[in-house]
Amino acid sequence: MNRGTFFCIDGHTCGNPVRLVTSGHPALRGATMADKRQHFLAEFDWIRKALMFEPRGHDMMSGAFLYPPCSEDGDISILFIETSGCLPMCGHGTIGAITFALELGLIHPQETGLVKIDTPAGRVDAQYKMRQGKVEWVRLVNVPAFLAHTNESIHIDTLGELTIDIAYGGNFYIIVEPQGDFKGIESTDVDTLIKMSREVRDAVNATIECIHPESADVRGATHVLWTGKPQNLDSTAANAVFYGDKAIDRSPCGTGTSARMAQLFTKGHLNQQQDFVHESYIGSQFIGRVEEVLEISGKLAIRPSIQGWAVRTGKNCITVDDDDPYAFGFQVI
Ligand code: PYC
Repeated sequence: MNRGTFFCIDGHTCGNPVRLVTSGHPALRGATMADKRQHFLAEFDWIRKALMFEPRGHDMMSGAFLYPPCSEDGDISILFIETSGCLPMCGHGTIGAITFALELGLIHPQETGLVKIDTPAGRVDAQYKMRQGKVEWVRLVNVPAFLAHTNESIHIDTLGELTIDIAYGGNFYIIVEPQGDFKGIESTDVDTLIKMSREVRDAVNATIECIHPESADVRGATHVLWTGKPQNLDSTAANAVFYGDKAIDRSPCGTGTSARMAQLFTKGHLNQQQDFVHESYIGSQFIGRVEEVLEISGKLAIRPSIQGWAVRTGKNCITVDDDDPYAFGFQVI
């Protein structure tokens, strides 16, 4: 029996995959995208697994569904799907989804050059520049980002004692800077980063509580952001973000860059006038800026913006058949 057919636009944002699903949307209950995300997770998570995991997806796969706006002045809403679950917010996913949707005429923002998006993490505004039918860049003005924990000590088998910070940029990021035997991402291979990331994430979640002060369903440190020296002379900093069970982000990671800027700003290492050019493990770049300084439940926070580009690579019509033993996908971990 055919359980579902999903038309998708495939592409990437600065190297990391984006699968924009354009049909097969389940009807979701709830007044906000946070509510709809809960409904999707409770009843339709099989769709995420079928579209993200092997054999239809892969370890890095990430995607999005567009829904009508939840807010009065919004243009659209986004539900993010990924190998790791349904993220509250995904930066590279938003840049890709908005680029593909604008280029294909799937969305018609009220104001040219600005898409007002309702995400599970809150309102995100996407500014964009379009030329000859192509989107040249998208700049997201993200949800507030803040440093949640600083100078925490953890112990992992591979590296021993580590000092880490945890910052929120739409997801909670454990930030690891070079120290001891970790010499920076430029001297660490991907397999080692993945192995150490799993250890770091387990150690943090066993001892440190991360809960968003304004939305209790956003909890847990899910992503690990390793830092190091950039490859490009014009980059301010470099990072490699681990997510899911085996993924290292090929893009500079939008929510990770937001979290990193919040950490650096709070510690006095970044100012509001400065462009923060953030580089990924493969050398692709996002441009970050601190747009506003504010407070979240009494904590210093910033509203970061992230600018990047995305490219469509093709169309995909994916079927999920109950007779397929791998209908809901698998992961090789
Ligand atoms: O760009 O926010 C992001 C992201 C999260 C996980 C992978 N990319």
